[in-house]
Amino acid sequence: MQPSDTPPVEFDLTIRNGRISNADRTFFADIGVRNGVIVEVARGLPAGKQDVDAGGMWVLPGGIDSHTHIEQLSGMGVMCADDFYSGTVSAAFGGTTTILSFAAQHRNDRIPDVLEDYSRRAREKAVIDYGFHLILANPDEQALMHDLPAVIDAGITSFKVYMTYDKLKLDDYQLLDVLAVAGERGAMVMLHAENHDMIRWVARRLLERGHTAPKFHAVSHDPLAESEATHRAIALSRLINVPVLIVHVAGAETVDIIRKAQHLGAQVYAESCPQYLFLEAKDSDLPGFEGAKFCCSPPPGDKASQEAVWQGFKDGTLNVYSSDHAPYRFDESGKLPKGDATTFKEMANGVPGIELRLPLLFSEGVMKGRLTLEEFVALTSTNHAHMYGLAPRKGAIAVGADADLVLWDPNRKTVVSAEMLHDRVGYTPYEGREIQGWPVEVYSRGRCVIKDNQLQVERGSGQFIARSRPDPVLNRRAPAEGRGIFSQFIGLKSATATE
Ligand code: DUC
Ligand code: ZN
Ligand code: ZN
Repeated sequence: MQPSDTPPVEFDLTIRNGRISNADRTFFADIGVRNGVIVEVARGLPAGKQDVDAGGMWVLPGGIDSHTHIEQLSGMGVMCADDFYSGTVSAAFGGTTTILSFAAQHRNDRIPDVLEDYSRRAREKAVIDYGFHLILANPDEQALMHDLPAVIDAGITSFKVYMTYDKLKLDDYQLLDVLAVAGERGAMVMLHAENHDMIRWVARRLLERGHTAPKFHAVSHDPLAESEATHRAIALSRLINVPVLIVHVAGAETVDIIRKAQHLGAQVYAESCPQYLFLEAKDSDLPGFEGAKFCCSPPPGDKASQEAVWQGFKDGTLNVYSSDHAPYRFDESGKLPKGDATTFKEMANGVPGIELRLPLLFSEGVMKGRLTLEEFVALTSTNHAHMYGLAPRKGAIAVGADADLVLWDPNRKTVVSAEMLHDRVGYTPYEGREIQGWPVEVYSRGRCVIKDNQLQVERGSGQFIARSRPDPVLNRRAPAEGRGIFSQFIGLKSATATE
């Protein structure tokens, strides 16, 4: 065929004139999309069937929120306020196009049943793409030998385990068992690192003395509980040379411990969240039960811990910024199970943040010059994709990637209120904050999901994403010389990309 006879390339969608940022650079180009996938990134592309002028907008990869609690029964037996519909709608309005949520095993549950149950509910309701992390509460032989390998093969390549909470806590021996399977089969282990007995010991004494108000939640979680458990988790990971990811890092000493371990060559990764940048423990010191709206675990600290978290994001100690959206209503279904008699120990732990995660960091980080736009993209999307086996499909604006794209208006000013949000929590700990910059148009696999402040897609139109092995697990380094001599005698294996 002569060049002149070549039919023009047909795009389903062209986004033109945008200022595009990936984690490594910012440039001007048009984006051509076919069948939900980016097929060209270049200037002067022909119009698509749908043609969008992104002039004046900043075009970024869709946000990936790798820590969300949706339609989940907590360890304390409390159901989240958001289901897979409201949770994903709220995520999309905030510029997120993929969530990783938890499928939570409780100790007597069969793991295949847990996954089947969460999968069915998400399939019926989600409006954006999703995957699961398995919360593992009972690493018995059936789980270690059979269920975890099957789960990983099914594309659920990460587990969350807890070092605290009576009904979830694993001991160090059990943590090593889980890490060993993750290292052999190729999964990322996410750790909730807090010292259970330190918290329990202090909490009991506070309650005995009548200190029951929400503000005592933070008092009972001394920052040492987090830093001690983090240090221990890293030691377990180093012992058998399996990467770990410490979730929801709050304290300055914890950031420091992670940084030092990384300098020693430890394969430790870490996450923090909006509540540790924008809230403080003293926010929960309010009359009555109002303070419960600010309570999560670990609790936010003070100005110094906020600074440490900013610094951790800036220097690469902290790799992913997630919401840890844990939506509990301000009533007996959530925060106040015993009404006015609820003590800080009985409140559901967690704060909402799925919709404001990106706007808050965009405004306070990018607009105020604390982060570059490329760093923002890395922390909110690209690093999640690599950490959890979603790359190269998600996390970048590149040929071959899903067309998960967000058009940001960097000038839009918004005053946050609970009414403007789309979750079912009914309050936000960020009420009244002024934000500059907003995700005004959102595309998921080329489908327009949000436009003109309206949802454009049907419930159930999101897809389950079977994830590959996380990059840090596949690419893990050999142990330092002299470390782990025992492993040659007990035959620890490593996951490979071909499994
Ligand atoms: N851990 C979480 O990850 N989220 C909410 C509460 C908790 O303990
Ligand atoms: Zn946790
Ligand atoms: Zn969480």
